[in-house]
Amino acid sequence: MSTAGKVIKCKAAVLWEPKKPFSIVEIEVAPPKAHEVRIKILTSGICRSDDHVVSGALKTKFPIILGHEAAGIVESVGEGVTSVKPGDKVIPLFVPQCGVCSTCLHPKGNLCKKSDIFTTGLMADGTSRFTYEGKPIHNFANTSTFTEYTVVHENSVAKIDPVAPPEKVCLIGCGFSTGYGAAIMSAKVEPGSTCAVFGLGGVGLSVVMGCKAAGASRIIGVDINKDKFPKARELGATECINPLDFKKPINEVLFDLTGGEGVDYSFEVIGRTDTMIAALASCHMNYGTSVMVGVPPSAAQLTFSPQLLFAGRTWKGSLFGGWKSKDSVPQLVSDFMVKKFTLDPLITHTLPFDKINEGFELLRAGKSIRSVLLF
Ligand code: CND
Ligand code: ZN
Ligand code: ZN
Repeated sequence: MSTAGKVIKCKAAVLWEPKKPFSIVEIEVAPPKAHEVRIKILTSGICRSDDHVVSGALKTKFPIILGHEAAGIVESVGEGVTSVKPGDKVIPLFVPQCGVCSTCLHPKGNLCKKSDIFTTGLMADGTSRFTYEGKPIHNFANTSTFTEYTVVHENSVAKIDPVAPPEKVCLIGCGFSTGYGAAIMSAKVEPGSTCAVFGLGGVGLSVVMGCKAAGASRIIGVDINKDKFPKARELGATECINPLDFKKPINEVLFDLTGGEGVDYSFEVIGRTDTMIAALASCHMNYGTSVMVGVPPSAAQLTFSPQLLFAGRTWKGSLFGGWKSKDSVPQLVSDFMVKKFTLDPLITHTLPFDKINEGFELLRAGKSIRSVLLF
């Protein structure tokens, strides 16, 4: 029996307030309105950005359904939707691409003006499609994937190869694309470069892969958890260092390792202000570029010497790896299918959806790279 046009009751992991576990409850998911798409989620990865909301570092509205790295099947579409149809395999896009705003039209832009990443937590009409006992629940980052069904705007969903394995390609929805793109799209790493990657989680390891694909000759992994080093080496890091092993600040260690030059490209893939400045200070003072990939805490301010930039360094941020999402995600899935890159080493755990709290514990304990939840 078709569910199109009807309210669907399903399980969702609701976060009622920060610093609490998720509760799996039955919610109601309203049918998609005009230009919206209702998706049956098949798989969803756990990214540190979701945990930044749980920890309180990233401020959002509550209650909320988190999750932004998923694959699913279109269940039904609202009026006027043309780019996907029921039955299509899709990836929700936490950075949408409307294709017509000034950013979408700019060749360098990817942060579509229709984006609602960490602001209202509502659909474009100011309401939510999720309710629990009649009360609205906010959505997260244009996607909300820790639920059996979600509703997104048509700008926030891309149709992908129907045979792509959802338990793997969900990582193209965030972790892989964010890291890989930070290296090849945002930094534009050149062959022969020296790179330093601060933070070797799912996103940082994808930066390592991007640096390697771009032909970097030295890729230095930096992490306080040495258990992350073997996988970083497997994916392309030429050396790995632990800041806790040195008395000197890590930027000085990186200058020592590069004959006093500094690295050509550094990437902060943790989400801490001290490491953002350390990464900046690690790159060449004149032509070095540092890319901020880690999500900064909402309340954070930075204090740093302007001398760090004055001599010519470039400091930039990168959201979703700089990709124009709706155009690039189907292509990245095709590239995965023809083995241009691998996702397997990033997936350390697969868990049933109702073990979501266990998945977050693994991340916090530094024991997982990506846990993928199966619905
Ligand atoms: P994950 O937690 O898996 O990795 C972070 C790594 O940093 C871990 O291996 C830690 O051991 C390491 N680390 C922690 N503190 C330090 C420190 N002081 N010095 C060195 N290493 C340290 O996180 P992830 O890979 O899922 O995400 C990484 C960041 O990227 C995080 O801030 C997340 O919110 C962000 C992100 C950004 C975007 C984007 O579009 N820019 C999208 N998704 C996630
Ligand atoms: Zn993410
Ligand atoms: Zn746009």
